[in-house]
Amino acid sequence: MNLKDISLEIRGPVAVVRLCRPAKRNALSDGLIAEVRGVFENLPETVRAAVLDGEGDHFCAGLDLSELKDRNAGEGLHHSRMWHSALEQVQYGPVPVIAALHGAVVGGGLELASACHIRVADESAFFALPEGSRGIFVGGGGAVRIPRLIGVSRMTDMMLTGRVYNAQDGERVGFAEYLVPKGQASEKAFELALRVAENAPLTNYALMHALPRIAEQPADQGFLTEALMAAIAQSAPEAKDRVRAFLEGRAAKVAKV
Ligand code: 1HE
Repeated sequence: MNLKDISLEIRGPVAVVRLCRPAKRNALSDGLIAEVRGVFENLPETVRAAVLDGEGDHFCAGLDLSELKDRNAGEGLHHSRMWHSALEQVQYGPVPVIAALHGAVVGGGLELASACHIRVADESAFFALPEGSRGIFVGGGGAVRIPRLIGVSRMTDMMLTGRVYNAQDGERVGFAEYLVPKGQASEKAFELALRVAENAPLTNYALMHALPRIAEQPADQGFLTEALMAAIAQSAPEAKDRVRAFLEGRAAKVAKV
């Protein structure tokens, strides 16, 4: 795939995917959204985890507002669905994705970050949903994914009042799982990606594809799906090897922190 606004670097088992439109604060044009989808659809089979970050001072300024033309309702529907399919490819693609966040993580940029599996924010990060002030609504899956991170009430507040969360408060409410000093988000995300890449592929598959769906199921169905996924994962030869290694004292114990 010919990439114009994304750089893709394969570093061992990790793909580093970088939004590269810094002059426009990595605003997500239709072309860039298509590239996001294409990159995650076509990752080499050797890749086991990915890092998603942004070039320049900001992770992403959201939807490219210069493309927000007079769409009729049908065109608006299809535009939003195009975002959905691209961000689904991030969430339900081949490998776990760790977002490295700095500067603006706003609007569609926050929707993109919320489709990732782990988020690392540095101290410069800030989170907002300016859609509320621009007279529009989220359209990239944010109405589904963001309340799962921070709750419906906090998202409603952000959109009604234009509230901006700084990095510390963003981590506290659930926008990020890790908070690191300014400039260190990509490095930390890469370190985590290397760790994630060491897991048995079926474990990562279960966490990406089964866990979020189990969380949406009624409890009795969730218990059954969990049991099926557990049975499949533990039947893999790799799981047997790993358990045997622990029992024979060859694998690391869980270390107290
Ligand atoms: C843009 C965009 C954009 C910057 N679309 N061009 N998102 C927003 O409402 C956020 C709008 N952006 C901002 O609030 C600020 O640009 C930032 C806080 C992100 C960065 O500020 P700063 O001072 O570093 O940059 P800047 O001078 O504002 O912007 C630099 C250039 O990027 C400038 O263009 P230039 O040609 O004058 O140099 C800006 O116009 C351009 N730029 N952000 C287009 N978003 C699926 S639905 C999702 C709905 C949404 O995401 S709505 C929220 C949109």
